[in-house]
Order: sequence, then C-alpha cells, then structure tokens
Amino acid sequence: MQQLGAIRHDWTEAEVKALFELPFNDLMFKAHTVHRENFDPNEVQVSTLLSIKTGACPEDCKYCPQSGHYNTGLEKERLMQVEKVIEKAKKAKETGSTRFCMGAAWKHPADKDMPYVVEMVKRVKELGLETCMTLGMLDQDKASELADAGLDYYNHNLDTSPEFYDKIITTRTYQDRLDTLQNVRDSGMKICSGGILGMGETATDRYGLLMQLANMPVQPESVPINMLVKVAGTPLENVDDLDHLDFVRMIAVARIMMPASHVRLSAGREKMSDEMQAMTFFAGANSIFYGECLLTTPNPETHRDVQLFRKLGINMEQRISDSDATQEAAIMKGLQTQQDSEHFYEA
Ligand code: SAM
Ligand code: DTB
Ligand code: SF4
Repeated sequence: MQQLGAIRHDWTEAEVKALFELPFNDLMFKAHTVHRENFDPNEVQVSTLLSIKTGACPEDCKYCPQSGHYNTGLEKERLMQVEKVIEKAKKAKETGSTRFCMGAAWKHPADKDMPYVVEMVKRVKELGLETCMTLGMLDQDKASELADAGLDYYNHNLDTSPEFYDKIITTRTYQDRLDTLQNVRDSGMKICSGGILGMGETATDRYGLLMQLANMPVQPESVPINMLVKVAGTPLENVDDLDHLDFVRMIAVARIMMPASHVRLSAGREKMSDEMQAMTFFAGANSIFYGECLLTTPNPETHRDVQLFRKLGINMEQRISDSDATQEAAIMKGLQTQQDSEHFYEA
C-alpha cells in the first residue's frame, strides 16, 4: 500500500494507463485509500482568486478569455491598486479563505510592476493569509524577489502533455514553463502546477501531463485540475464536452501518483453537480477555489459551497498559525454578514 514516504518519480506511461483503465470502483477505492493515509478525508483547503491585471495578454493560450489574440468582449484592466487588492483579500478572509491567489494576464511581470506586486504580497500576508501569485514566466531574480517578499506559492500550469501543448499555445514553449517552475523551486517557494481537461486532448495526453508533474524531482505541493470553461470568442469555445467520469478518474489518478500534494478541484465547478464534486472529494481532491469569481469567469456562490460542505461533513482547512477560535469566529462572522446581505436561508 502506498505510504507518504513512498512518493515515486519514475511513473511509466503503461502504469498510468493501467490506473486510468481500472474498473471505476477499484480506482476510487485505491485513490481514496491513498488519500486517507495522507490527509484528513473530511478537510478541504480553500483559496480565493483575484485578477489583479485583466485581459490584453500577449500570449495565445487557446482556452483563455484574457488572451489579446481573441475577441471575448472582456473589459481590460490595468494593474489593480494595492489598497483595492487588500480590500478583496480582507473579504476573502472573512468568508473563510486561508489563501489569496493573485493572477495577472502577463507574459511575465515587468520590472516596473515588481514593487507593486511585492507590496501586495507583504500586505496580504499581514492579514494572516497565505499568498499565491500567477504572473506568467519568472526568471531567477524575480522568483527570488517574490520569495523574499514572503510569497508562499507560485502557480504556473503545464496545462497538458508536451505532445499536445503546441496545439494550444504557440507563444511560449513547454520548456519555458518547466524553466519557470525550476526557478520557483530554486527560490524556495511552493509550486502550484496542474492543467486543463476538455481541450480535445487524448487519454495519452492526460497520462503525459500527470507524468510530467509526478516525475519532477519534488512534486508540486498543489496540483490544480481545471475543467475547460468554454468562453465565446476563444478557439476552444465549441470543443466537445468532457465526460465527467473521465474528470473524476483524472483526480483519482493524480491523488495516487502525488499522494502528499493537495489536488485542487479548480475551474469548471459551475458546471458540476454536487454529486460530481462529492465524487471528486472522495477520489482525493482536497482544495478548491472559493468565491463567486475565478479570474474572469463565474465560480459557485460561497453559500452554495458552504451548504455542500455541510451536507458532506467537510471542514475547511484552517491555517496552522491561526488559533482555531479566532479563525472560526472570523468565518462565522463573515458568513453571517454575507447571508444577511443575500437574504440567504439554509434549505
Ligand atoms: N497569465 C498567467 C499564466 O498563464 O501563466 C496566469 C493566469 S492563467 C489564467 C492561469 C491558468 O488558468 C492557466 O494556466 C490555465 O490552466 C487556467 N485557465 C485559463 N483559462 C481557463 C479556462 N477557460 N478554463 C479552464 N482553465 C483556464
Ligand atoms: C488554475 O489552475 N486555475 C485558476 C488559477 N490556477 C489561476 C484560474 C482559472 C481561470 C478560469 C478562467 C477565468 O476565470 O478567467
Ligand atoms: Fe495570458 Fe495566462 Fe491567459 Fe495564457 S492563460 S493568455 S498567459 S492570461
């Protein structure tokens, strides 16, 4: 049986294929067993996203509403003022988030923007939140600057397999992405890296993505698995729907291959039933994006997530550094305020 100490970095395609092809119940049982050995199965970490610079991105990622190459009708916004970011972070904390993830539609951060993002990291940390950023490519100097500011996580997704990658993105290479992840690792920050399902990739591409992530010398601490959000105006707007059971299988195999990582049920939850989400939690997903908006597209309302967690007996993971009582009081106060303002009553 797989133990925490038995993290493997030598997964072969045949082994990954065999996991995906297990009878569904066998796969779920195996994944849930690994999950239970490594985590509290009734705890889910919640992060809130904020787009700090929106749209007009020079990259051509075919799934992305923020790419300047496609007309998605998205309103562009310059880098957000630090005070506005702090306001949003405070709200996220009040509703129970423990991590605040700030995203910018950049190829890479420009030198002139670094003092502002550094200030954001410092100020968000002062609120007692964990910090995450996703700003595009990072060289070693910028990665170190962010790490020195106290940034906990850097998100940079591989998105898919090396083989399928250039059907989706042509403006930055797979190797560019691997180099950024190496710079993040060398700077001492934690890595958040995963991908997207439902872009027309084959089963082999899904194996390839998981092998890239799991076979890194140190596996990413956080692995977001996104289901494509089809946005009108992007080249992928009419791609065929993904079979939801294939998505659940992806979460289960990710859990088995990366037993100590948080596997994040990421974009696409708006289209997922409660039953499907429950199945992904059983399969080993143990983090979500929480709050009404992802970066530019909708996410389930917070009260819907709170209701789902209550129905499933799931607790939101607390920050170790916060006293339970303080955190609990803050969450209840935040939810109460929100419920009052939304005239929300539990069914
Ligand atoms: N611009 C930065 C970058 O790409 O490095 C950070 C932000 S980018 C929006 C972060 C990730 O969101 C992408 O790598 C992709 O995996 C995911 N994403 C973007 N658009 C998506 C969509 N329509 N559906 C699902 N995931 C998406
Ligand atoms: C990740 O893997 N998914 C998040 C986060 N990392 C930055 C972003 C999802 C974006 C979905 C499309 C949008 O809202 O713009
Ligand atoms: Fe730009 Fe990131 Fe969107 Fe790609 S995914 S177009 S890099 S914002």
